Amino acid sequence: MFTLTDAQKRFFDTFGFLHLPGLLADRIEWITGEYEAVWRDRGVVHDGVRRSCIVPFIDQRAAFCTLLDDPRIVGLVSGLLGDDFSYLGGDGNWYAGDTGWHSDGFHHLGGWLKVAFYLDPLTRDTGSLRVIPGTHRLGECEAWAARQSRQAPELWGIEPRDVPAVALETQPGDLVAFNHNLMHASFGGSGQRRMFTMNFCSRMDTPDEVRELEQFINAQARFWIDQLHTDAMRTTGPPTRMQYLRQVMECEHGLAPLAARARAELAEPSRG
Ligand SMILES: O=C(O)CCC(=O)C(=O)O
Repeated sequence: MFTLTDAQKRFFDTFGFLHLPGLLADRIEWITGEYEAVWRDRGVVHDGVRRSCIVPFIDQRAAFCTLLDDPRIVGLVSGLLGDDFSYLGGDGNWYAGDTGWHSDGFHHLGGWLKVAFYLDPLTRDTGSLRVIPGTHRLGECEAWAARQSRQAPELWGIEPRDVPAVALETQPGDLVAFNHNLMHASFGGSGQRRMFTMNFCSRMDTPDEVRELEQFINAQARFWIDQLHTDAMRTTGPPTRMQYLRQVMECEHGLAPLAARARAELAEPSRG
């Protein structure tokens, strides 16, 4: 089993991200093949102009689902969230252009983690992920203007791409893990930038924590999905996989009706 060092855990806690160079380099050909196969299976042709997005992503193919069983993924996530973490699905993306500054969440309760796989070599100015270290710490930083970096021109007279940040330059096979509350963006990527994610949260115990999880699940209705994991994810794994799916399955009763409403109101599933 892969394990994080205590220093890596402290770094993640303090700065909100970890870059793990080459952690899955030995599986990158297989991972890229599965990524391509999902788009092919779904008949999606990316136009290079608008972001294309499929949710959930690895869940679309039984073989790809086995990433959730990989000891390196399990070791990484349990090191940051505890052994009883939940898998929350994730998106597959074919990006086109920049992604503005944002955080994926605004969580005061529980631990929330994204693991991102970038499938092309990326540098600071060709679309690598940039992060503003420490902005995930809402208790200390909620009012810090760095969380408003989208408004960089009005606030500081600079372009969003010039906001001071760490660029996580990656090679295929690297993993980037970050807290959902962390401010992040990317600039200068091509119209063909390939990336997918896996999302996770810690075990939610109190009623308030469970409500936080339900809110996350219900927000996924915009992708027109009735459950967070596919049946393939639920039925094709080793028995150990179910422990990472169970709490979501117990909390997703509200999703199908919301997805029905989204299908009626939105022209297409959300692209992000
Ligand atoms: O790579 C990017 O352009 C941004 C990724 C991102 O915003 C996300 O996964 O939440």
